[in-house]
Amino acid sequence: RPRVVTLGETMALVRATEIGSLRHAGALALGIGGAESNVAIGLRRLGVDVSWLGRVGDDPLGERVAREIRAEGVDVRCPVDADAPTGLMLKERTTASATAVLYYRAGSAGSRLAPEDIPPGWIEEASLLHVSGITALLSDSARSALSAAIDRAAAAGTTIAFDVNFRSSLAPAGEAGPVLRDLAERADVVFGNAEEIGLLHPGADVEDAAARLRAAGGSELVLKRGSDGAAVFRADRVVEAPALRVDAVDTVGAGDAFVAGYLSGLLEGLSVSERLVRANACGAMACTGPGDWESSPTLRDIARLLGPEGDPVR
Ligand code: ADP
Ligand code: KDG
Repeated sequence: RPRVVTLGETMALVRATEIGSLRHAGALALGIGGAESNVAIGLRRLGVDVSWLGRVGDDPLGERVAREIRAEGVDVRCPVDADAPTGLMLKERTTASATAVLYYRAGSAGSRLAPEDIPPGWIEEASLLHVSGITALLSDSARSALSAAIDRAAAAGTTIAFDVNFRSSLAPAGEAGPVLRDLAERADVVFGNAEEIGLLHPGADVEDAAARLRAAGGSELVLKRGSDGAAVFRADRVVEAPALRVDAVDTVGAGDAFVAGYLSGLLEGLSVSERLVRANACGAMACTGPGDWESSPTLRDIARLLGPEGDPVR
């Protein structure tokens, strides 16, 4: 069975359960979220064997992070950092279909990830390493851990997937761009939206940026287009697929579910267009609920979504 490894920061996630500003919110729900663990859970639901690594604090929220990801069937490696708390993220539903995220993560345990946290063999024995640009902007040690992980994967022949995942709260675009471009050039598959791809090569359009990525290291570029679906830029052609129509409640986490869908298809040997169909289905389903990963689908959920409409499931 293919094995995927991924690393990054996962935080506790507090969200208002009703629409409106946090200024007045009374009812809150507690969960967890992190781009890479969202992908890990998404992959696990699609039948892929997967391991997630991230530092947590020596506190109940750290225990919650580890427990929740483990409960999803993901192999969890989480060094406990006695000197820093687990990070926190607050989600506000500003309108029925809009979400705002606030981060409380400066100096968090997750941001203190270091190269020595990565166990020997962990990456070398995997078929695929998935990482994201978030880790590169958390701290110097997290960036070193990310870089070491990519080097080790490259040396071992492990496929490298990279989601640009730019977070403007972590670094200004001008500073992040070159760092993220360097990482993207070292990956085999790169995911990003138009804004993120523009950050890698300012001034270039997506097609041009894709060509430059290929020239630098042969990476395949997968463009996420929100409610317009997605596209893959290859040397000989562009493969596109439309989004599915859903009533979106919260699109945060859709990109992670999309990545899980695409990567599971890649590992199964599906064609690029088949991967995109699956990825779009995963992204669409992830929009239907308020959590970052809870609505990530199984293969059976996808078959239902893509199957004949209207028939009740009995
Ligand atoms: P990111 O949040 O990483 O920028 P997107 O918003 O582009 O990612 O969403 C990732 C994928 O999720 C899209 O490519 C699409 O497949 C799906 N998706 C996102 N928003 C919607 C939506 N409103 N309706 C249907 N599918 C969506
Ligand atoms: O992609 C969803 C993520 O935004 C979320 O789960 C938290 O890792 C996260 C981040 O830094 O935004």
